[in-house]
Amino acid sequence: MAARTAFACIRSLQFTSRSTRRLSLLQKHLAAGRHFSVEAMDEEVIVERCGNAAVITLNRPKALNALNMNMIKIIYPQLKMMENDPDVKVIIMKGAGDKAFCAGGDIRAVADGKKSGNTVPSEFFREEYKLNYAIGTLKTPYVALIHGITMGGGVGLSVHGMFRVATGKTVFAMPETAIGFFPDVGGGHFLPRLHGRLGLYLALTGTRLRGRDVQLAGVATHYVDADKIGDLESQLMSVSSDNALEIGKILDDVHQKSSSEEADFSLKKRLNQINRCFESNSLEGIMDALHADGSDWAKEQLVTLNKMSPTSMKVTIRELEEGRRLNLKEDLEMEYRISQRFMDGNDFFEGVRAVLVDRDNSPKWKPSSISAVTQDEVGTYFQSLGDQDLNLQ
Ligand code: QUE
Repeated sequence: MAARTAFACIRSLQFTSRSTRRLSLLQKHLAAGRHFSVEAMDEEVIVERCGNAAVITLNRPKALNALNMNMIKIIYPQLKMMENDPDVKVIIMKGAGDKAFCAGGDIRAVADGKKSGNTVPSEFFREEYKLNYAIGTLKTPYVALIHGITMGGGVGLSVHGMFRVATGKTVFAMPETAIGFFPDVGGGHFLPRLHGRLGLYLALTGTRLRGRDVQLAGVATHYVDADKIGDLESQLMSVSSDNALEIGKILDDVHQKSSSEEADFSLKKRLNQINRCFESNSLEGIMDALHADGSDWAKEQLVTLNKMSPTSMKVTIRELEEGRRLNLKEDLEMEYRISQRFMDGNDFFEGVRAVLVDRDNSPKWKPSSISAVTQDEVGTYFQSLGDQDLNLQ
């Protein structure tokens, strides 16, 4: 049975500046006697109560549901209300459409904001990490349906939650070293906790994991066939308690019924090689090990690493090294310092320009060579911001 027919979902209206604008637009059109479609009122986030579940849908499918400030400001208070509502037994986070759960943060708006001197760059990361922490500490069971592209900011909306469900269409990546940034949204916490050196490898190279690999790597807790998602949602909407075991059982059951083809971790044959080549905590050490390995795979990794921001890579190594020992709160507070330090540098703006704005994919990193990024310079990304520090609670 399809989820939509099983439960009449009750949609809560979000009165943001955008919806107010749309509402007045709608009123104008109605006054002019024109026909108006329901889609015209669509919001960037849809919040619904469906049976015993609360469902949050990221609703910017044309932008691959990339997370912007408006969305964060809607989601955070809604999550807190859901958590305190005894009728909400489970919270579901999903993306609209078939392409993406969430392709990242609206990093372009952040870069534009810095150039025009507004407070978006300091506020965006503060609010985003606050939301990541809220998800990581929710009392109510939380299920992120990471169907489609799940990168950067989208990873932060899922990986810290109790349950993450991948499908055959899931594409996971932390690609930030390509835009002169670093794997944030709690990357420093979850990446060093994956098998061996897998997290550091994913963080430095931005390698994408697909389908089952996303679950086998430990990023997702479950894998279900895409055509079983509707049925899974229906079952979650009719849970009788907020007991994580009951929800876990539903997920385990659908997971077990999903195709076991290609069940082998496709990275499995590479894990030893990854662990060997990415063992060092210095970028020079990693590159030396890849040269020494000499395989086609190792050569490909060197080509990839040579395109990334040297500053991003060195800061990322240190971030994961520190983050291994930190809880999520401490890690996000550290990442906020790093994010703000990147706002004072060159590479983030140059990376956004080259990858997202001009799309020439030829960023001019400063410094451009790996040897020119000193450990002293890396250390400045971890310094206190004084009264500007993020203090999560
Ligand atoms: C590396 C990245 C990001 C990226 C591409 C990269 C990133 C990010 C986006 C993105 C995608 C779709 C959007 C959007 C941003 O792309 O972090 O606004 O609509 O957010 O190669 O790190």
